[in-house]
Amino acid sequence: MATGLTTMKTTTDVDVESIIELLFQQQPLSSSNGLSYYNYGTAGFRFKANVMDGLMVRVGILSIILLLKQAEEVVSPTSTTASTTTSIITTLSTGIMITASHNDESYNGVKLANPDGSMLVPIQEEFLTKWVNESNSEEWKQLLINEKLVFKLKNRILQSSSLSLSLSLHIGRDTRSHSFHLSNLLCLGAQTFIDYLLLSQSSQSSSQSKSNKVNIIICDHEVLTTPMLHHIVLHSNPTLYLPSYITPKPTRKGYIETYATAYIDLCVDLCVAANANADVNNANVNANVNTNQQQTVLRIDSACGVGYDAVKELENAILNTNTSLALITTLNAQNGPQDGPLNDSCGSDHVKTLFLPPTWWKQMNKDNNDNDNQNDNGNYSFPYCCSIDGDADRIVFFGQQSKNELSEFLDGDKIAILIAHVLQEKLSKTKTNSNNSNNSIAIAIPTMGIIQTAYANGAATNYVRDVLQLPVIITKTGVKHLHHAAVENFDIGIYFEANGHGTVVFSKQYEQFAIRQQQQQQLKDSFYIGLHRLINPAVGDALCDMLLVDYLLRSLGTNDNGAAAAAGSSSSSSSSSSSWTLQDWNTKLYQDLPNRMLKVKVKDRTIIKCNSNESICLQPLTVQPLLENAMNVATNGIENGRCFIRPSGTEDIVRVYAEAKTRTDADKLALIASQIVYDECNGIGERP
Ligand code: NG1
Ligand code: ZN
Repeated sequence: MATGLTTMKTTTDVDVESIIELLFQQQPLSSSNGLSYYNYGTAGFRFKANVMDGLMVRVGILSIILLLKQAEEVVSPTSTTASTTTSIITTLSTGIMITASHNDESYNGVKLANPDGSMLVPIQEEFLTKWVNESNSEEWKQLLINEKLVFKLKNRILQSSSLSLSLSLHIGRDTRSHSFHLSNLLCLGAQTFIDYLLLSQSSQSSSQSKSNKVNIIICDHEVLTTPMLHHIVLHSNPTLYLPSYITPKPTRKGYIETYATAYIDLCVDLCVAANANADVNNANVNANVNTNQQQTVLRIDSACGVGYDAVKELENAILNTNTSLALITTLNAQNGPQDGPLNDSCGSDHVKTLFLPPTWWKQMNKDNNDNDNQNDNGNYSFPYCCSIDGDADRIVFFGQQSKNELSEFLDGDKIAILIAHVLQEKLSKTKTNSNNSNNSIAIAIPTMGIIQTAYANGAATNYVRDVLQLPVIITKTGVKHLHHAAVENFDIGIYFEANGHGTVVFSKQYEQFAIRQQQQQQLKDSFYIGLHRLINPAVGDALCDMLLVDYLLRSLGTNDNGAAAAAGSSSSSSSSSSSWTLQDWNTKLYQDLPNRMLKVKVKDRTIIKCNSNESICLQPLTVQPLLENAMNVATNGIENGRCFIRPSGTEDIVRVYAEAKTRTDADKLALIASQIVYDECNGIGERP
C-alpha cells in the first residue's frame, strides 16, 4: 500500500477473485449502518465516517478506472502513431481528497479531481455512484475483466509505438482523526487494482522492453488543504492546462511559493506604480515605502483544521522574501488543529450562518484559566479578520468589535463583487489607453460575468446587474455547477457561493490578452498576468482568495491610477488608511439585505425536489404555494422578502434561506418557511 510521498509498488499476484474478496469483505451497503444508497452529492461522497470503509476501497478502484478513461482521451490511437523514432513520455494526473470540509469531526468524505484540477462531471459521478452501490459480485467481475482487457489493448498499442504512459493518482487528506484510516483503505483499493492491471503488462512486455509501457503510481501527499491537492493535480498536467506564464510547481512547497510570490509581486507593483505617480524615484521600492504607514495584521481563524499550517507556511514564505513589511500584510494564524475541535464554534460556516465571531480557542482557554476574567473587555476587538473552513477552500471576512459581536461581515458575494469592481475599472482603463494610442488594431477586451447560486444576497445580484451591468448566471448549489458555468460563458468567469467558496477562471483569450498587455511597448502592464498567477483557477481556495482580497483592498486605497486601477471613488476615500478597510468594502459598493439560514430535520429529505437552480420547490406540491404566501407582502407585510428551501447535499437536513428588508422580517420569514418544511415534509424533533 502507498504511504509517504510518491510510492510505486511492484506487481504482486492479484486476480479478479482476490479483488472481489477485498470488495465484498468491505461491503459498504448494510442495513446496520442505516444507509441504503451512497450518493455522490454536492461535494462528493460525504457521510458519518464510520460507514465509509467499504466505500473507500471501491472509490480507490474506481478512481484508477476513471484515470485510465481520462488517459484514453488524451492519448488517442492516432497520437500514439505520431512518433516512431523518439520516445515520448505522456503523463497524466488526477486526484482524490479525503475531507468533510465544514462538517463536524464525526463526518468524512471523498471527492475526486480531474486532470485540470476541476471537479467531476455528471457522467463520471453517475459511474462512481453506480459502482459503489453495486452489490452483485458477478457485475463487478465483468467490470474488472473488461477494464483489464481494455488495459491490455492500450498496452499493445503503446508497445507498437515509442510512446509510454505515466499515470499518477494524487491523494490528500485533512486533519480528521479517521482520515488516515480512510486514506489507507482508498490506497489499498487503488493499489490492488493497479497490481492486477500491471501483472498482465509485466508478463507481456518483459521480452520487448525493460520498463513498463504504462506506469501507474499513487502519490500520497498526506495532510493537505483541498485546494493544495487541486493545485498539485493541475500543475502536474501543465502542457494541457497551464498558461505559459505560470511555472508548474506540483508540490506542497510549490503551492506555497506560487501564491506567496504572486502576492508579493502584485503588492510591489502597486507600490512602484504609486511611487511613479508621486514622481518619486522608484528604483528601490523598499526604501521608498512610507515608514509611517501602519502595518496591517490579518487575524485568521483556521477552523482548527488543515489550513493553519498552510497559512504559517505562506507567512514564512512571504517574510523570507525580505519585502518591506509595510508593503504586505502580516498573517496571524489562529485556531490550529491542536487548539480546539474542528469547525466547532469557529470556521467560516459558523461565522456565516450565525453572524457571530469565532471562538478564538487559545485565547478562550487562557480566559477560562484567568480567575478575574479581565480579558473579556477590550481584548476581542480585531478590525481585520477572516475565517476559513476545515479544508481551507472557503473564506469569509469580518471585523470583530467585542467577544460576541461582529462589526463587519463580508461573504463570497462581497468577494466576487470586489474582484469584478477592480477588474472592470482596470479593463475600462486598458480600453481607453488602447483607444488613445496610435495602435490601429483595436484590442479585444475579455468578457466578464459573475456566477452565483440562489443563496446570493438579493442586493448583490441587483448590484451586479444594475450598477456593474455585468451578466449574472444563477446555478444549482455546489461549486462544480458554478465552475462549469464560469468556464463555458466568460473569458473572466468570477464565481462564488455566498459561503465564501469560489474563484476566478480565465479563458485562452484572456491569457493571450494578458500576454499582449505585458508585451506592450510603453505600458508593459503585468497586472493581468499577475492577477492570474495569484488565483488558483482549479478550485475555490481560501488562502489564495485571502491574499487576493488583501491585495485588492490595498489597490483600492492606493491614491493613484496605477497597477491595480483603483476605482475612481477611492481617491476621495475618507479612510486614513492607505488600504480600503473592511468598512470601506462593506459600505462603498452595496449593503446586504438581512438574511437568515436555518436547518430543519425531516424523516426523508429525498422527497424534496427542486427546479434547476434550486430556488423553487417542486415536490411536495404543497410547499411552494405556502412559501409564496409567506413571501407575500399583502399577507405578511414583509418587504423585499425572498425565501426558498432545498435538501442539503452534505448533511441530513433541509436548508431554509430567507432575506428581507429588515432583520426582524428576515428572521420571521425564515421561521415561517421552516415551519412549512416541518409540517409538509415530515419534520422530526421539535417543531421550529
Ligand atoms: P449543501 O449541504 O448541499 O447545502 C454545502 C454548501 C454548498 C457547498 C457544499 C460543499 C451552502 C448553503 N451549501 O452544501 O454551497 O459549499 O456544502 O461543501 O452553503
Ligand atoms: Zn470546504
